[in-house]
Amino acid sequence: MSTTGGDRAGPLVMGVVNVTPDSFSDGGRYVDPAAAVAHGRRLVEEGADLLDIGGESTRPGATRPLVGEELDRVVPVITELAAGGATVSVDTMRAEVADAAVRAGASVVNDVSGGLADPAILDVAAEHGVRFVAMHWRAHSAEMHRHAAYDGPGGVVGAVREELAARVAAAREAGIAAERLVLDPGLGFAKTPDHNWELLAGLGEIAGLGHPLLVGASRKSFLGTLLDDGAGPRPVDQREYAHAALVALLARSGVWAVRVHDVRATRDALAVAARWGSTGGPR
Ligand code: PMM
Repeated sequence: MSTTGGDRAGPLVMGVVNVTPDSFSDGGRYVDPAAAVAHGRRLVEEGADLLDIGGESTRPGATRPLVGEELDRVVPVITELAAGGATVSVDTMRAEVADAAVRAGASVVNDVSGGLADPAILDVAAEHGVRFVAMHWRAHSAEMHRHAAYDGPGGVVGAVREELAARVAAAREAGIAAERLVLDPGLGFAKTPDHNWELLAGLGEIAGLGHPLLVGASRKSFLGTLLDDGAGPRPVDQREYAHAALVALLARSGVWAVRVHDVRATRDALAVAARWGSTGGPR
């Protein structure tokens, strides 16, 4: 087991099911509960180890749903997928939603705000004894771009590490067991493309906090920017090859899990990385 909590078989694959009308990556496709459940089942068949069900879009500039709307979106989908045997994570910043989701069968609470948006979510995770993913976050989507400044001596990696350490302290204080805590650098959340690449290169420093890492790069705009050939950023639905290449590079870094939309492409990338690793690499 490496410092980041993954193992030689590579990271777990967390498949994304956004039950939202407006997510940047797949908005509107799975807002119907039956379509979301069918999508989740398909991701499991393709090799997802766990499913991340979210009812709030975090796309830049997004407006937040009402709590009732978020509950209506995620609870029926979680209930059905968990009953069918899937390991389910709920992607929410709200304590009330996390609580209902765990009661419906979720065993992971994935909070993109790491407990900052609604601190009571930490108590919910502690009380239920579920795994808690604390992502690095500075502000809600509508205003996060204004917070993408990391001017301290440690740059973006130092700041993210320090701010995640504060989230670890808050989570531990609320009673979340150290072994149930997962950290995430929060690619794209109050980050420029360069910040994201620096964070990917600096994952080892963040792993130094002693918790497993989750990385969510799938379809994000820094990949679109990378692939801009002069005609503008590559559209969201044409970033998968780049993402698969990134997953292959991440595979042997020891990250605990990758959060992805295309499970099949991710599994293929991980198969290549595992086979390559088993040869001992180039001679
Ligand atoms: N990214 C999104 C949503 N939830 N959760 C974690 N832990 N890490 C992420 O990077 C992350 C997340 C935004 O992407 P989406 O709209 O495609 O779900």
